[in-house]
Amino acid sequence: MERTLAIIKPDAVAAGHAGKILDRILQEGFAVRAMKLVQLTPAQAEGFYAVHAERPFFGELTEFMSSAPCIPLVLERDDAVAKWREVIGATNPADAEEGTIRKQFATSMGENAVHGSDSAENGVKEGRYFFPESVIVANGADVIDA
Ligand code: YYY
Ligand code: MG
Repeated sequence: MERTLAIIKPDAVAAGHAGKILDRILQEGFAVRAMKLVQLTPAQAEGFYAVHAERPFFGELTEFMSSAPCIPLVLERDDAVAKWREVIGATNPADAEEGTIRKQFATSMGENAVHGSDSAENGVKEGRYFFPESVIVANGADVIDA
């Protein structure tokens, strides 16, 4: 089993899409090991996206991510990182394939509905950014059919 961190971003939560996205997560065979609703402080958003600190969109990104509540989730599955990135689609919704979450729910490059880790190592690290290991349960809400 591999771990990835998903975030249902503020735009998708505010638009009422969280339930549909969670349903998709379960249908795709991910187990939810931790989940919460939280409004990030600007400093927390900056810490999470520190790797992008020098990029021109950093201010806009961290302002957006701290603007309203979001829902981080620790997900587990075989090949979780690649599978979740496949399900969410390209960063820019204009490039996202039909059937992906970003194609369905993202409204722009910046407000693109969901986050996904980019490596197994970052999946673990990002999960721990939001959840101490002690609250990541060993047997979370499990897959519907597996
Ligand atoms: O991993 P992913 O979320 O698909 O994209 P990243 O390249 O890691 O960028 C993180 C985040 O930053 C992206 O989801 C939207 C925003 N962003 C942006 O607003 N403008 C860009 N040119 C690139 C990324
Ligand atoms: Mg990324």
